[in-house]
Amino acid sequence: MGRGIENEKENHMRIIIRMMLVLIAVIWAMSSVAQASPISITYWDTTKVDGWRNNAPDPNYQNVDVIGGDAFKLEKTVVTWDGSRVKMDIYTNWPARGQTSQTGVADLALDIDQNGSWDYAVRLGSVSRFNTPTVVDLLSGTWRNSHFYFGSTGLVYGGQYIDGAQKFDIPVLVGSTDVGNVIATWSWLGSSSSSRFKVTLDFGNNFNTNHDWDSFNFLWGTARCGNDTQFASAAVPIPGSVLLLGSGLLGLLGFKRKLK
Ligand SMILES: [Ca+2]
Ligand SMILES: [Ca+2]
Repeated sequence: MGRGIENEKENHMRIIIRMMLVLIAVIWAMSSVAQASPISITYWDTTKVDGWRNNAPDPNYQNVDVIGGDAFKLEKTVVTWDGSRVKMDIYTNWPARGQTSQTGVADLALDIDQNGSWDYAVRLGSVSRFNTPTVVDLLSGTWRNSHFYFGSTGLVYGGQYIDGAQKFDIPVLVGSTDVGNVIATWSWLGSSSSSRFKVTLDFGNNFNTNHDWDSFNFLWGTARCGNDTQFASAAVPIPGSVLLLGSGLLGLLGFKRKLK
């Protein structure tokens, strides 16, 4: 009698394990399909800027998102991961008149290991909607803050971005060493579009082969004086199928333990 119960238990266990293996195989196949297709996430600009003028905080420009109407507006950034390829689409209306003779376009700062220091930048200062597509360098370099940068050239505007209660200087790249190329394309979306330009930065397949870029922090200011800035943490979401697989494995362990 005891032996029969043992056999029955063993049979149950075998059936459960077989079912779990089939389930895992199906989920695995589904998750490979999911990973093969691009994943895009929209990061809306919620970063606030604290402005200053003449080396002092300016009470007129405290905790603002935009200075000077909507001339510096940054709406959102869409990050797309597609296998080892990473792409960023920045929606902005700067340079509003398609020119860079005024305040230059900001450099994109990237913190790949999310440790609080910038690892890379994409220098965008010389591009405009009239010279597309443009190859720009992916650089590592010396960072200055916008306050320092403009203080030294006689311009007096600048800002710090606010993340929670903390304020951070808006970085401006000065010295640099090339580490690669990025395809930058400026698209004109039309004057009726809320963000008139789309800046596409295609990092290609070279940077995320080890999945170092599956999560990173980025900061982009529409202009070097940091009138409107976006700071965000981008990350590939864990696919639902992988979560299912994880819970399936946990379930399997639970069954095994129960049967013992
Ligand atoms: Ca870093
Ligand atoms: Ca902002």
